[in-house]
Amino acid sequence: MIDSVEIAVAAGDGGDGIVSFRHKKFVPRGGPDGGDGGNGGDIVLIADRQVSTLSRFHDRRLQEAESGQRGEPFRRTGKSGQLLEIRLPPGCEVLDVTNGSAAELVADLTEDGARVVIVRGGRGGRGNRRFATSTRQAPKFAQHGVLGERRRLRIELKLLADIGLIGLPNTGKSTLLRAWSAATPKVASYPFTTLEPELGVVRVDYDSFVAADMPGLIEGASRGVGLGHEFLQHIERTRVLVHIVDMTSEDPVADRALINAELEAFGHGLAEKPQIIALNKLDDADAGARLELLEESGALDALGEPRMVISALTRDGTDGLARRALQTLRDAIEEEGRSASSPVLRPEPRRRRFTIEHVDGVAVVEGRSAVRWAETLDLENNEARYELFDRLRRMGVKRALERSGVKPGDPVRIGAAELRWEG
Ligand SMILES: Nc1nc2c(ncn2[C@@H]2O[C@H](COP(=O)(O)OP(=O)(O)OP(=O)(O)O)[C@@H](O)[C@H]2O)c(=O)[nH]1
Ligand SMILES: [Mg+2]
Repeated sequence: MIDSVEIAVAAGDGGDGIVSFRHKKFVPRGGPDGGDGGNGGDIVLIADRQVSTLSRFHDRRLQEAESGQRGEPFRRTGKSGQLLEIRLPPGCEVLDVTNGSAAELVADLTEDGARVVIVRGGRGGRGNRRFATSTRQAPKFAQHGVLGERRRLRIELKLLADIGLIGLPNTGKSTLLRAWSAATPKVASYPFTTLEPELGVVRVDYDSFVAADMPGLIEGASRGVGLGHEFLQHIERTRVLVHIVDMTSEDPVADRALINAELEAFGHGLAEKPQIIALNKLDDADAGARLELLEESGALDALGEPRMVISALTRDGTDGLARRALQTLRDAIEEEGRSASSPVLRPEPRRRRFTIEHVDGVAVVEGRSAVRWAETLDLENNEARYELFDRLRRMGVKRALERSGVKPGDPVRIGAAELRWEG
C-alpha cells in the first residue's frame, strides 16, 4: 500500500559573487564591477486535489531546485534558480527525518491549495563591487553563494480517499472505480482480485473527489481475517462509504448485513459513516428478477437507505451515484465543520541572533547571519577576513566574544569556519 514515501529535497545553492574590474585587473581607477550570484530556488509543497497518490515519488526520491548562477562582470547578477513546486494529495503529513528516527512534523497539508516552503534556496554571494568602501576601493574578494537547505522528508498520506467502496468480494467495486475514473484496477470474475486499495479521482461536473477501491471484506474481517484489519483501517480514513451489493447474489440482504456487522465489530466509527447502498449488476436478468422479488415481498427496505440501482459494467446509473456520493461528502464535510483543525504551517521557532558557547577551549558561535558570512567569505584572503571581522563587530559578536573571555589568537568556530581571533 503506497501511503508513505521518503524523499530528499535540496533547494538550489546560491551562485557565487565574482571579482571583476571594469578595465584592467587591479587597476583601482577602473573600479570593481563583479556581479552578485543569483539566489538558489526554493522548494514548495502544495496540496492539490488533482493529485491522489504518492506513487510518482517512488522513482524520484531526490527533488532538487535549480541553483543560482555565478555573477558576471559589468555588475550583472547571475540568474536565479527556479522554484520547484511539489504537488501532494491533500491530507499529507510531512515529517522531517533528516536526523534519522527523530521525526518532526513540519507541515500538515490538509486543505487543497495549502503551500509550505519546505527548503529555502541559498542566497547568492555578493560580487566584489559590493565590498567597495572609501578606504578599500578595489576589493579583490567576493562572497560565495550560500548552500541551499536540504532535508529528508517522510510524506505520509493520512487521508486516503474521500469515498470508500466497500462490499463483499466480487461485487463490482473495481468495476465501479473504472467506470468512475481513469484508474484501472484489475477486474476479474473471482473473489479477492483487489489486494490493495486503489485510488481514482472522480470528476463530477466541476468538482471531484477521490474514491478508494477496497479489497473485498469477508466474515471475520474485523478480527483480522483476510487482512481485514488493515483494510478496515484504510476505510476508517474515508468520509463516506459506497456499499456495493451484488444483486445476482442469492441473498443480498444477508450480504449487506454481514458487511455492516463487520464495520460495527471493528468500531472506530466505521458503522456511523454515511453510507450509500449501490445495488449492482442490474444489467443482469437474474439481478432484475431478484430486485423485483424483494420489492414485492417488501424486503427491499432491509437493504437500507439511501439506495441506488446501477450497473457498473454498462455504467447505467453510475453518474447519478457519483453525484449522490459527492453531495453526501459535502454534507459530511460541512458536518465536521470547523472542528477539524488544519494547521497549515508550523512557523520556524524564532531564533536568537547568535549564541556563544565554549567547547573544549574553542568559542563556538552559532547564528544564521554570522555563520553565513563566515562560511561564504574566503578567510585565506586578508581583505575578506577583515570584512568578516568588521561584520562580526557590527553584529555585536565581537563584543560578546571578548566579554566571554576570548583573546586575540584564541580559536573561534563559526559554523564550519575555524579561525583565530583577531581583536
Ligand atoms: N453483469 C455485471 N457484471 C459485473 C458488474 N460489475 C462487475 N461485474 C463483474 O463482476 C466480477 C467482479 O468484478 P470486480 O469489479 O472485480 O469486483 P470487486 O468487488 O472489485 O472484487 P474483489 O476485488 O475481488 O473484491 C467481474 O467479472 C465483473 O465483470 C455489473 O454491473 N454487471
Ligand atoms: Mg476489486
